[in-house]
Amino acid sequence: MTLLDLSARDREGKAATAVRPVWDSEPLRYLDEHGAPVEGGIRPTPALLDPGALLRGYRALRFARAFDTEATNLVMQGRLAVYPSCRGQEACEVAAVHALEEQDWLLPTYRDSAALVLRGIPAVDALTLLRGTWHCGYDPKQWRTMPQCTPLATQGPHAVGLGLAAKLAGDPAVALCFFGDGATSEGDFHEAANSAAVYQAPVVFLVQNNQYAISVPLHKQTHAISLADKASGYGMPGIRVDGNDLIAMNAVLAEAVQRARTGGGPTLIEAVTYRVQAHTNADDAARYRQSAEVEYWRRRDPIDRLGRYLTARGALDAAVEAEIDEECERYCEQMRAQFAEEPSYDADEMFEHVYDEMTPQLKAQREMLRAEEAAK
Ligand SMILES: Cc1ncc(C[n+]2csc(CCOP(=O)(O)OP(=O)(O)O)c2C)c(N)n1
Ligand SMILES: [Mg+2]
Repeated sequence: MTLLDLSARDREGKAATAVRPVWDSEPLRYLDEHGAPVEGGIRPTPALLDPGALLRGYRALRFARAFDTEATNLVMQGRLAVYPSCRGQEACEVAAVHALEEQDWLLPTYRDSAALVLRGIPAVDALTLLRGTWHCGYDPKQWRTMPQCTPLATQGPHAVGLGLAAKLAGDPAVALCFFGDGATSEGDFHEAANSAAVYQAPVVFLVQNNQYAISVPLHKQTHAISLADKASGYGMPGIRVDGNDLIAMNAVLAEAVQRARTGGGPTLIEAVTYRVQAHTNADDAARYRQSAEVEYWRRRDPIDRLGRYLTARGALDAAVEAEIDEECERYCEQMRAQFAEEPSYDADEMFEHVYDEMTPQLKAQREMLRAEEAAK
């Protein structure tokens, strides 16, 4: 039985109202909130349950959390201009990167900096955009990772283009595209989903439903119960999965990537998760949500859940935790040292690559900036 069969069975058991079908079932998962396998949960392949592989996944989660915490600190120290935290969403970041091979494309949003460092991009290069020193600090072709996208959903059509180009060239690459829940209201999301299905492009759409688009909760974003349900309108599989369960995320992504790679076309995955921090450091989340809600989700923390599971299986103990602590601390120390150095950049360059010929407005803005710099 594949994951899809399970998802379909789940739907059949649900009642419908007169207004709309209600699919209020729990997302697919392997672990319950305490880190124990759930009854009737998904059944990953033995390879996905290998303790060694899961411990590597756990290390990656801990690393992503440490990176995210350090980046948040760097904003407070004025070393980064802005930072959208992925705290609580690390299982999505780790599973996405682990599902890909070197030749595959990753299309991240501003919230997915952890995925960039998990792919191997040095932190100082991954955070260039958010430091505000340049548009992108790494070579997208070298890392097969597009620049982080701030305009919502515009990376969707790019993912389809990359996937389709690979398919036409006979290259077995897959494109994995991140979206937020709010981005599913954008035209680009729908155009990407439709064209990916029509052309059977090797694309995986991974929506991190973290319940909010800044201050807009999901129920004000969409009247649909499930974002994964949208997939059927385009003729592709849609899967709703617990985004705080690394084992379930790995299983669902492995299947979607395999389908894309072997000519089976795109998949839409809705990972149900939660943005534990504010939208960015410029946002005050206490103005639009209750602390009890945050607490509810903290109790479903992806790291704690996998940690408890691995501890119960004898694969994790205090000595391994201490080793991971030390590795993370060494990485963060390096980050602090790199960001303590003043970045060197030529602000003039920012105006140079927008148009072939600079517009009069851009020229005026450049002069304004030069005058401000000279007056310092
Ligand atoms: C096309 C576009 N419209 C509006 C914005 C402003 N904006 C930035 S982030 C954001 C919320 C996005 O929420 P979601 O897609 O759920 O992603 P999350 O931030 O929760 O990861 C909005 C509206 C934007 N960046 N791009
Ligand atoms: Mg969101």
